[in-house]
Amino acid sequence: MKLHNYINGQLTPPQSGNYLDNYDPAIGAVYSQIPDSDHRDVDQAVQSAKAAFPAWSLMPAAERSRILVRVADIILERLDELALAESIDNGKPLSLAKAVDIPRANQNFHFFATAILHWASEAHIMEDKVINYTIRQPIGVVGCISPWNLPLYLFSWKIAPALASGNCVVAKPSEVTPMTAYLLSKICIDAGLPAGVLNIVHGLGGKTGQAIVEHPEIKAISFTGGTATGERIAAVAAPKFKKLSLELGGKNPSIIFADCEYDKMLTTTVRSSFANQGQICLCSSRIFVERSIYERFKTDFVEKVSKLKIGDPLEAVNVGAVVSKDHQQKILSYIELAKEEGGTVLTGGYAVNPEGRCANGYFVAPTVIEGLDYNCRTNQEEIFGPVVTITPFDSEEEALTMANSVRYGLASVIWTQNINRAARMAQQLQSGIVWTNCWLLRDLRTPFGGVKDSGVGREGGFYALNFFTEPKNVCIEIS
Ligand code: TXE
Repeated sequence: MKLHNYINGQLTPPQSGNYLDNYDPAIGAVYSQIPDSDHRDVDQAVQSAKAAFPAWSLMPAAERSRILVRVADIILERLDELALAESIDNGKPLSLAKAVDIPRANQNFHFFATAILHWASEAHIMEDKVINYTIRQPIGVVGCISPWNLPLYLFSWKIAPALASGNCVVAKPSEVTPMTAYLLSKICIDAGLPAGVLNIVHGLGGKTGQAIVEHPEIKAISFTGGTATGERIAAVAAPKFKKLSLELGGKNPSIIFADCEYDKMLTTTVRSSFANQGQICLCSSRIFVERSIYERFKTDFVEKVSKLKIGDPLEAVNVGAVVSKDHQQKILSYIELAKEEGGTVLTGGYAVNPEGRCANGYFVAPTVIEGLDYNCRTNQEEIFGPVVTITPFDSEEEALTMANSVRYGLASVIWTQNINRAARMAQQLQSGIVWTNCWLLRDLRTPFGGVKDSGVGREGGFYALNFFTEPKNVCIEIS
């Protein structure tokens, strides 16, 4: 099967005529091909976006909203088809794609399509003689580049606010998981999205992605992906004075106190460690446990993790395949590093070859490691797979020191029944999100993003709409 770009409302082949192989990671085989697009395709997409911009940006918000709600509705109507495509493309359990990825893509479109109906700007009056008001205008053509871990979920998280606020978009999904973005092209055609408003260009990061970031007529870039890629994008975009929103890596701590609600903590910690094979930037990968319950936690956690069912993502499993062979190798090499650094593998630690059709797929057993120093490489670098470390602590201060020791600062989790302690910790944790007694509870109105090397800027709610618009101060003196 050959995928196409979506440019000027049409499904179009790449100008080079070249295609790239796309793998099903659960079986370790090529199952489709995607356009190997270059700067010519990106330029064509930019020109069509530019041509569509005046009509789209001037369209009444209610009408723009109606079209985007239609996109949201069709996503839900095609949930089964999209979830199956996501599971095959990414290796994630079909049940997860059905319960989380695709419903969230629907919610992203629905949320931003309706948010613009409630979005207002402020006025500042000076001594009754002068009125300042702020107009928020769309930027024009913006670029959205998304990763492979939550393909349609994150693709729509960027595209929906960009479109809702009146921009036209040139977007690139990850070349590793292009399928649901391709299906979204068809949904946009069926929903009657005007031609050129959204353009989806497939291809490699260093070629297609780079061409988007470099294009002089793309004035803002919203990117989610690895921190190293974020650095490269910032280096290209900064001298061109482009607006940038970067959602990058994480090495998130989960801090468990003895007074926590134990059973809930245990179940949630298994999920926060291994959901989506640990490939969510919000997953906890460093688990710090108060020493008085460390041994109990270790026994119970390892028992639960070792029972997780791993295998064919299309069947009833907890853990599917990781996204690619390269990524599997990266994860396994970190497990080797952990051993070299003195860690003990308590469960997992190896590649899995399930019986049957997935025998050649890319699977890694959920892995728990203990005995590592908090500042060793295993505990400092993002692994982004089903691998967590557990470490005891004796005091709040020690937990904070270890939690804050990394270059990242995306999401932290605290487990305690003591509200004062929870609030104290939340203030001192260096991260953009702090969950207390829960994980991955997401209200789309809240600011989403990281501090330190986890990114620049915030998305979510009006933060995203603000990112995709330029505020203009209009000042009138009344005479
Ligand atoms: O992501 P990349 P990779 C982390 C995770 C993972 C590592 C590398 O640790 O192991 O990053 O993953 C596009 N100009 N995360 O290499 O390259 C690329 O085509 C413009 C965390 O697979 O960052 C894709 O569409 N674009 C993360 C997107 O960037 C470029 C999720 C992300 O790919 C580009 C994924 C360039 N020069 C990985 N190079 C999270 N925060 O959730 C690549 N791209």
